[in-house]
Amino acid sequence: MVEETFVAPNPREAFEIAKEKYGHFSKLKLLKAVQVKDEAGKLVSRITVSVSSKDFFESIGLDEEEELVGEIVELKTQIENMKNLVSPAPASQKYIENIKNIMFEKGLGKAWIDKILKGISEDTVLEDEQLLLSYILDEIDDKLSVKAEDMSQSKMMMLIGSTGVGKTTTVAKLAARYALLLDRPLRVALVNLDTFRVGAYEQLEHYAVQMQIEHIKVERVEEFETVLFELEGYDVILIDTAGISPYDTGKLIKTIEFLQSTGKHNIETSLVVSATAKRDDIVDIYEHFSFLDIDSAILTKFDETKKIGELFGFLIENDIPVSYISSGQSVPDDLELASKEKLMDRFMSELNV
Ligand SMILES: Nc1nc2c(ncn2[C@@H]2O[C@H](COP(=O)(O)OP(=O)(O)O)[C@@H](O)[C@H]2O)c(=O)[nH]1
Ligand SMILES: [Mg+2]
Repeated sequence: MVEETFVAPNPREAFEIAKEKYGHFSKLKLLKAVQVKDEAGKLVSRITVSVSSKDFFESIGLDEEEELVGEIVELKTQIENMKNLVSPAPASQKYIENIKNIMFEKGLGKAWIDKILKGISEDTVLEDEQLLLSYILDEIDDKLSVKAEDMSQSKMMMLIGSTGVGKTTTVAKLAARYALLLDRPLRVALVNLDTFRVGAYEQLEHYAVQMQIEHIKVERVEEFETVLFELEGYDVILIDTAGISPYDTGKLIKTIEFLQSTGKHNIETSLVVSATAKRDDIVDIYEHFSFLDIDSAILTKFDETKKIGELFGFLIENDIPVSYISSGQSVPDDLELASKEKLMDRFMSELNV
């Protein structure tokens, strides 16, 4: 038997080519069908079939006398196959280890990398380091998601996260963006649940006064109803919260339960995470807030670090879309919509490959 490979944009077309060449499909035995990238980086289908050496040589126009050559070729194929069975190509093992290490060092979880690699273990992508790397980057690009800004309906946005990550600053930036910078200015109100910490209310009040935006302090869950009633008619209600402490969490849970019980409020919860955070800390924070449905992540302090791999790994492994990116302290300038290009560019510039 001789093995032959056919490549086409999809498996069906690849079969068609094979069928055309051999006249009848019953002469072929399908050995493998994989998706690979061609030189231009486009996904193509590659099928490998085996045919009798007689059919093979007929198909390339050799007559029977030349069949001896065919037998030699067949023997060679068998020897190659046996070699592959004994040990996979050592070069590909080296590439795989190399890429695994690069990705792991950059912050992606081992289990996640293994899962991705497992999906392609039968593939010749593994035989080429560049192809393998681009395959993995493609996979990351695929898993990474961005949440588009949609202000078409009125909503409440609550920012949660640890103390000092930039929640209050981001609330001020978002308020300025929605109230002053959009094509259609929105009616924005601020609600402050961070009432325990000294100076927390004043910090946001400073911006609220500047922008002439309503800013209401809520100290007890029971007050929320009155506050929401007062804020009826606003397009966006931004809710600033305290960082994490058992006290605040209890209060936050009650507040959320209350808001949900009212049924009529569309609340979006954004986890604010600093790009400088270490993976273990991010996981802790995420677990701490796991009682909430987190709609998106807002990434802050992008200006303070070049290394975002750990945060990146966390986001793709937990399927959390990114909504905004903050790259400085200035209100409202240092806030932008998240984009996959920007995030991938930053991650790839870290890879140095
Ligand atoms: N470099 C930098 N600093 C930021 C950014 N966002 C917020 N900050 C600063 O981080 C500190 C804490 O911010 P704050 O909004 O009070 O955090 P909160 O405790 O989560 O409300 C302040 O000094 C902010 O100016 C950012 O994107 N980059
Ligand atoms: Mg704050």
